[in-house]
Amino acid sequence: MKPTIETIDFHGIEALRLTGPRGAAAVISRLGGQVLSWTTPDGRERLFLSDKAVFDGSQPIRGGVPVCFPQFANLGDLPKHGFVRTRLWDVAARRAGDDYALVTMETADDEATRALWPHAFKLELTVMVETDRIDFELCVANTGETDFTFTGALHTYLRTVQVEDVAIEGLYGHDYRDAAKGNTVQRDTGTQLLIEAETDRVYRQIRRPQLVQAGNLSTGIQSQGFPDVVIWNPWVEQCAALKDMPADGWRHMLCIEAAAADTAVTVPAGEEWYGRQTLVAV
Ligand code: TA6
Repeated sequence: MKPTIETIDFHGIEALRLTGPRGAAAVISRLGGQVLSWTTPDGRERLFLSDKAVFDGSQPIRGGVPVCFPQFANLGDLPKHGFVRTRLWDVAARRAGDDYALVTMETADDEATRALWPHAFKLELTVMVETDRIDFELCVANTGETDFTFTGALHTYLRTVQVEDVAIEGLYGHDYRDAAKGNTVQRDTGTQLLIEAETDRVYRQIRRPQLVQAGNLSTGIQSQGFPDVVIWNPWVEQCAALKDMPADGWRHMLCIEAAAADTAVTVPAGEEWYGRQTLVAV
């Protein structure tokens, strides 16, 4: 079957379903320009989407791949993780070839964004589905006449059968800021990171891909352009405090985020910046 792209209704919101080669598929919502599902040809869902996610735009959708911009987390005075997660993005391009399906979503500044952040910008998120991989490319264009600086992320929620069984490789030797432990900075000295408690770490200046060993949901992850990789799992108590998460949601998710968190990005007037994250089912 040839790859296709169709407009669908997903929990009451307009979305696109990309069907790639051999039945690989993804769903991207206009709300937040957010990928909400990625299934590989083996029929397995690879992304976590909370059963209690809210789709009415009153808050960001919990799961998938939220786009955080122009602020990561609470690293500034803007709403947490910026303001594009609850915006309605437009479809800028859709294309299917023999071995891929691709969609570009876009959003730009308007009066509401300028009231919060006084800059002219255009964001484009391009999502490409191939047989066993999905690529997310974020283009940040400075369409104004003064330079701006942002932080942000592709806040990817991987689905796990049991997060306690997951081992993450590729972080050895990198410094991380531990947001779950008073923002202390430490160096990772283990060959594998296991998730055994609340984990909220900003790994800085990442130079290697990560391998998430998770049985038949194992994933290779490569980012480009984004300097940092964030690893987040809320564990039991923090999860219970999130109204849009089921009680056992922490067990079935692991965020591995391509981020510009501890190093902000400056985009000169009239220029563009690109950041990418690629997930490969292994
Ligand atoms: O990226 C990790 C993080 O900043 C965590 O501290 C955690 O709070 C998470 O993002 C989720 O944020 P959200 O605004 O979606 O609840």
